Amino acid sequence: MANFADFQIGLYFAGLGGQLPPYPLTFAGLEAAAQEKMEHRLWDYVAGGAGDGHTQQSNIDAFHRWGVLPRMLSGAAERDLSVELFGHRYPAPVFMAPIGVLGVMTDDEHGDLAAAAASASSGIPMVASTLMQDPMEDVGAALGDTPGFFQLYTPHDREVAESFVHRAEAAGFQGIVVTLDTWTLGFRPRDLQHATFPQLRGYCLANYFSDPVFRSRLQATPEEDPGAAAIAWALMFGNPTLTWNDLAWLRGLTDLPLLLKGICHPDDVRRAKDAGVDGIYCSNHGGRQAASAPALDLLPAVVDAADDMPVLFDSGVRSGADVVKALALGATAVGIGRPYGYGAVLGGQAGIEFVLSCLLAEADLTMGLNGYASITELTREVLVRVT
Ligand code: FMN
Repeated sequence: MANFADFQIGLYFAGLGGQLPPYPLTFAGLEAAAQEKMEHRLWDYVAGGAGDGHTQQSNIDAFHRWGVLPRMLSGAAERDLSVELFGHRYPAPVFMAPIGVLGVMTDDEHGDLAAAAASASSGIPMVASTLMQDPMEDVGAALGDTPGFFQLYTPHDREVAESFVHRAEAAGFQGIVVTLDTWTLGFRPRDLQHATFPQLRGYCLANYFSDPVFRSRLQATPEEDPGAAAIAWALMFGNPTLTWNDLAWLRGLTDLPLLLKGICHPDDVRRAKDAGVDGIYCSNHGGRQAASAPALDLLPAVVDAADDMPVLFDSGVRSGADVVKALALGATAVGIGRPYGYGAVLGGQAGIEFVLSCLLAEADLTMGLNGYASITELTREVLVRVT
């Protein structure tokens, strides 16, 4: 059983030797340090959201409306945070959410490989985005013994979608996460103000540029004419015509566990279940796509409808206490988004590991100090409304 809380003891001991923590400990600190380091357009792309940013802020506020009920003398000196997911036992119910510009967020512009290495060293799984700076084969190889997931943005061209899924299988990914909420781009004033976003400039398109089917659609190779290849990507990226009728096709592409990301309504959960999906990923994309209710408020109804299907969750998780609250509201595993992205900006693999360690130490201590020894004890009854 991993003892995540010990991470803080290590920080105190290092302090006795005069060594301070290498990165900020709070989300606000990470955000400020990352902003200082990042090129301003990339910063706006990562930190910004749809519209006036209201949804992404309410994702965060939603966590603050819950408190954890403390129980004393319950024997929670040792905690078990491990979770079984699609046949594998992970040390903690936390994963790295897909971030489609992660590749260019690190100094060496290999952020996807940094996250994969952090996944290998920590056992915390990574959901690798379609939009990577390194091809999925290289990222899959860097995951080591930690099973990872491939996130699919379903291209307009079905044969490219099929190629991606089959490549992901061959690259060793253990599940396919289809993101449904991005069939077109949300209205993002901060990106529009710069009149650009990274992929249009050819960044993070390695999965496309290395794909034989995508390449066969081009007049000139991406090496010969990267601008034209990026435009071809933009025209193929989203599929506005995708409906529930297409799920049978997606389901038929793979025997791997299939998850749908962006599901926030119980009726959609039921439809997904009927279509033979294996898991639900409740998320509002961190407020970057549609303006919506905070994903956390929608989670319990999604969990109820999912019944025995695992429910992954993200959007607004900023601390270990948030992880505990999402678990108590029924999430099987909780996705970390921007926080680990900022860790990548500040320190690559080491920065990501640091952020994950902080979140897990805090989650572990939040459980222990409130008297809960196992994540199975985290039910809705352990939460109280505070506002
Ligand atoms: N979600 C995807 O499914 N695929 C992506 O490629 C993707 N790229 C993202 C890029 C950035 C810069 C950010 C911040 C999020 C991205 N997301 C993507 C959404 C995340 O997977 C996740 O839903 C979101 O970050 C959660 O919100 P939070 O970071 O505010 O907690």
